[in-house]
Order: sequence, then C-alpha cells, then structure tokens
Amino acid sequence: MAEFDAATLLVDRNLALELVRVTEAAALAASRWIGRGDKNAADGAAVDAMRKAFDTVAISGTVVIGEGEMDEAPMLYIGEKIGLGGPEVDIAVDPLEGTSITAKGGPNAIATVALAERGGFLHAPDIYMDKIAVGPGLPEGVVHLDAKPEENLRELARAKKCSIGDLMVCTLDRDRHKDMIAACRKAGARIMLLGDGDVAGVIAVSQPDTGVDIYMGSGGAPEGVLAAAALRCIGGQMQGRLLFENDEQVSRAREMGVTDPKRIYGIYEMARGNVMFAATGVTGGPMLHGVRRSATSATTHSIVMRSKSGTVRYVEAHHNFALKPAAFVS
Ligand code: VTB
Ligand code: MG
Ligand code: MG
Repeated sequence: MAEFDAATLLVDRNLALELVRVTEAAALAASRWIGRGDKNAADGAAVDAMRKAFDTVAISGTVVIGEGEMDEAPMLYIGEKIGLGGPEVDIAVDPLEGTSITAKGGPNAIATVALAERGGFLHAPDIYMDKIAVGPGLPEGVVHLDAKPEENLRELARAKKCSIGDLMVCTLDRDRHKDMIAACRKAGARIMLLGDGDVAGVIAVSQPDTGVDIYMGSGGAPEGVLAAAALRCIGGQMQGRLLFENDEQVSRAREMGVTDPKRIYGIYEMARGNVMFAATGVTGGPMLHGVRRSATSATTHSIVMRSKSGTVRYVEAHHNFALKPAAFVS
C-alpha cells in the first residue's frame, strides 16, 4: 500500500481530472471537423482548444512532446511553458491523434495528454519508433522487440495458455509492415489493421474488451511515449526503439538527449516516475465513444488514469453549449 500524504494526494487527484477537461476541449473542437475531409483544420482546432484549456490548469508545465519546434508550431511547441502555475511537470500532447481518420470519419481518433514529473518523459523526436506491447499479468520479457514475430507469438501463446490462433495482433495498416503481417498470418495469428491511431492500438493490449493481445510495428515516436505513459498507469509491457532514416535525424535526436540511437527503451525509460494520462474519444473506437453532438449540447467519453494509484476512470461528460465559454464549443 502507498504512503498517505493528503496534500500531495489532493493535488494529484485534482490534476488528473483537470487533464480530462483539456482532452475534452480538444475533442469537442475536433468533432466539428469529423468527416469534412480537412485533417489540418481538425488538427488546428484541437491544438487551439487544448492550448486554451491548459491556461486554466494549476501547473507549471513544460511541453516535451508537442506540436514541433517553436519556429514551426505556434502552439504547444516543444519547450513551451503552459499552465496557471503550480507543480513543475512535463507534458506530452497529441491534441488529435488520428487527423486523417477524423477527416474521413473513421474509427479510433482521440485527443490525448500525458503528464510526468520533471524529466519523466523520453524526449522523442518526431520520427518513427518500432514498438511492441502486451497487457498486464504476463511474465516480464515474454516478448521482445528483437525477436521474430512468430517467436513472440509462440511465447505469448504459451504464457496465455492458448494457441497462436487465439491471439489478435494489432498494427498499423502500412506497406512497411508487409513482412511482419505475413509472418504473423503464417504463424496462425489474427490481425487487426488500423488506418491510423497507434496510441489507441497500444492501449488496446491492456483492455480485455478490445480483444487485442499484442501490438507490433512502427509508428510515431511521440505517440510511443504517450502510449507508454498510458500503459504505466493501466499495466502492461512495452518496448520501443527509435528508427532513424538519415543522419540529420540522428543528430537531431542527440540534441534532444538521445545518446544511443540503437537503444531499446523499456516502458520506464519512456515514462518514468509518477505519470498521468487522459484521452477523450473524437470518433468512436473499442475503448472510447466518439463525441456525440446536438445543436445545443455534446457528450464526451474519456479515460483518465494515474500510475501512482492505478485507478482507471472513464468519464462521460454532458456539455451544455449555452453555459460553456464559446472558445470550447464553436
Ligand atoms: C502513427 C499513428 C498516427 O502517425 O503513429 C502514424 O498513430 C505513424 O506514421 O495517428 P505513418 O502514418 O507515416 O505511418 C499517425 O498516423 C499520425 O500522427
Ligand atoms: Mg498531432
Ligand atoms: Mg499523432
């Protein structure tokens, strides 16, 4: 059992719920753009609303995973200081994870935020990361990024006391995963292919309802850190390795503190110490409902969790447009 410190507990608990307001604001703004074929407008609306929502949160936050560098992103750029003032924390954001799916009205787009104590997050550059993740309650090291897909599936099936045919692999539907997908199918596993949205894909391994047993494949490195923060709270194992396509990316990563470009990061190296994670569904998926709107109101569905307590909370919020600041509902 953890030590009881009422003051810290209160701050942490309140903060976790504040984070939901931030992802709700981003999701509500993005929901205006569902299916309208303009992913940049959807993304811009989410970023704008999330940035404004942070102004009301009692933290002294520094964005470490964000929308890019100061000169290329006007808001939520890496290094930006956000919040009203309060505990010193690092922030990772993806205001709209799944911009293309939102533009097409497809499933699984979320607005997401994670928070760590200062220095808690891997400073991941905006490149690809190779990822593997499984849910809680399995022997440590049951799967490994360097093992072949069929070996990982064999070990996972053994640990879960099932056959490979019972396992569901989740990955992004990309040409670069062709060989891995073929290997999984050859081994007899089933595969769920995602159009976008590997943060939700990784989190799915820790949620029995989704039917996903293992996530494999490459996606955004910032999304990898966000997913690691979520799994720190909800349980599960994850490994990630940055994938560099050229020397410029390597030197960029070095500037951000990455000393060994080949390193395999464990979940605690991507998200250390106390972390919190929140996400609100923009379009519906197996984990979260999407935003449902009427002329005068909207309903949002969010998940919020803290690594310290391990509590996972689902929050259904009913928003009355007449009583909300216009900035969050337009
Ligand atoms: C994934 C996915 C994101 O980027 O991280 C992906 O989760 C990786 O890049 O939603 P590619 O699309 O180039 O494969 C996104 O699609 C966009 O951030
Ligand atoms: Mg984004
Ligand atoms: Mg993204």
